[in-house]
Amino acid sequence: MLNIGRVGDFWRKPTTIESWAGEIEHALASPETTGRISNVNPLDTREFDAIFVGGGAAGRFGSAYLRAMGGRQLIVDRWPFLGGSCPHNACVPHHLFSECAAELMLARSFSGRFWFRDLDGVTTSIKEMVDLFRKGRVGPHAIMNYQSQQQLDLEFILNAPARIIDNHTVEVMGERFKARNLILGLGARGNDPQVPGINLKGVYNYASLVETLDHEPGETIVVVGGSKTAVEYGCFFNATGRRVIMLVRSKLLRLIPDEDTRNYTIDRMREQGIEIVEGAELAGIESGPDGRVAAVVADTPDGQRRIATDFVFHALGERPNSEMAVEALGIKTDDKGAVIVDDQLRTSVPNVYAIGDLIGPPMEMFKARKSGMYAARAAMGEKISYLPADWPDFLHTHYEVSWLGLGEEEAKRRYRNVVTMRMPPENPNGLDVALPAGDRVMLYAMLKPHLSGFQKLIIDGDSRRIIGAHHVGYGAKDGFQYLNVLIRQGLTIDQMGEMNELFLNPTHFIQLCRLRAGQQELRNL
Ligand code: FAD
Ligand code: KPC
Repeated sequence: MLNIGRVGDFWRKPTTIESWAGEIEHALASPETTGRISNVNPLDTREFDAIFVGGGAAGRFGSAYLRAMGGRQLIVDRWPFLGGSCPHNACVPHHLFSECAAELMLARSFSGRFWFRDLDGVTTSIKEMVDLFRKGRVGPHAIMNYQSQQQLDLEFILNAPARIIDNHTVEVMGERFKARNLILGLGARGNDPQVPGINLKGVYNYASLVETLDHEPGETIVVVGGSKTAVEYGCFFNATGRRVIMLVRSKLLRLIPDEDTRNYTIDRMREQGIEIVEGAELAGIESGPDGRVAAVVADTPDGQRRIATDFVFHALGERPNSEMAVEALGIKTDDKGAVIVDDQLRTSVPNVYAIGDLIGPPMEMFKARKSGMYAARAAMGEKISYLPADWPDFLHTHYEVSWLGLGEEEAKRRYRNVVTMRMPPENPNGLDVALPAGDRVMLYAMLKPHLSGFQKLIIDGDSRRIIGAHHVGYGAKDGFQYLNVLIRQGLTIDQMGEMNELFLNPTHFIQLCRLRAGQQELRNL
């Protein structure tokens, strides 16, 4: 490890990405002996415009914006790196595991053919992938610190929990720091079900999985939950060759707004062998003689069910980390613990703003970063208004599922003349046609066409405006970010037909629009 200072003073130290990696590794292994990592300008006598309590995506982006505006900020974070939970236990591991799920589905679909090895009966390691992530995550952590320090000129104190004293003051390891404003970005944590056995060894949520997995899970895995995280991890576990049983309280993947898209997604999950039990309530988790989980008990529509397993993964949403703000400031929260803010991101306490997961859904990176940016502007005296609305969304199964705007059902409730264009086309023989074809689905299109994805564009036939887009496959989510903006600006089928596709594009929407744009009375395709 390169020594770049103990308890220390990193201000103007010539750090590198590598030296930060060493520092972070040391601190994660031994937080106490590392002490606080301080990058505070001793020569700047200006008052801080804002202290960001929590340096996750929300706090880091807010800080960068405030600094770019010429203000003075300080971030305090208990972890030894900036960037928060996304690179540590949330988005980044989820993307690694979802990539494994996609790769393994491909490998299993063509097992023993071409260059694919025979995976019949082969189970691949979950622990190996978790260990791989735990080692690899230090890379993004180090870049976040390097970029924040050397390129963004941020001031921060890391590896140091903050204690809020009042609406201008934060205490960090005995030292008090004052600012004109506090901006709270304390994040959220897994909402763990309160059932007997929840703390047994072998029972994990997304965070404890990457921190504490110490054994290779056996052949049956129980996943509790039915939304993004549960599905993403469930599909990964399934792709490793294990039996996965998903216990879903209500309806699986309710958040996918288009029924055809949702059905295609769920049908493919079932086809990969995932057992889905809807209407199931987790009743308890039983321990074996070794103190590890031995079985899960659930109340299901078919009666009580006991499932023998040594590995349980639960994902029932997240709870904002608002306790400290409530205790110290009496800040107002809703019944789910989210700090209540107005459209200027002001809390119920003067000079205190809140951002990111702490203010509740949507708990997504775009909102964390944007709310940080808007709060910075507010703290610097600008009149802002930020309410997340009309965002594109995605999740992973073994596929990437992306959507924006309205699903067909809601579109038909709101518009009298809804036109859809879909791929594969409606076909009396089902999905067995070799389209869609595109990036990463070509082998499926040639040999197992029903696996090559599903896409649907929804148009208001009267105004010719595009009002929804839905995609199951790979590589669409990048385009959906931009498409969403165009749609909000009123993009029509005619304008879409004028675009230039990068054929074979993962989204077939441009060419489908061009095929139909000549029609005065639009018809389905
Ligand atoms: P965090 O990043 O959690 O930051 C909060 C910070 O506060 C942390 O760094 C923490 O150390 C610090 N802190 C807490 N208490 C204290 C204290 N007392 N003193 C000092 N510091 C403190 N979103 C996407 O857009 N795409 C994805 O693919 C995606 N995948 C996800 C996968 C999973 C499994 C999960 C759970 C979430 C995922 N999300 C994803 C959501 C995304 O991770 C969050 O919305 C985002 O990280 C929230 O950022 P934040 O800054 O609000 O909170
Ligand atoms: C993958 C990666 O960019 C690191 S996670 C992002 C953390 S932050 O830039 O603070 O939103």
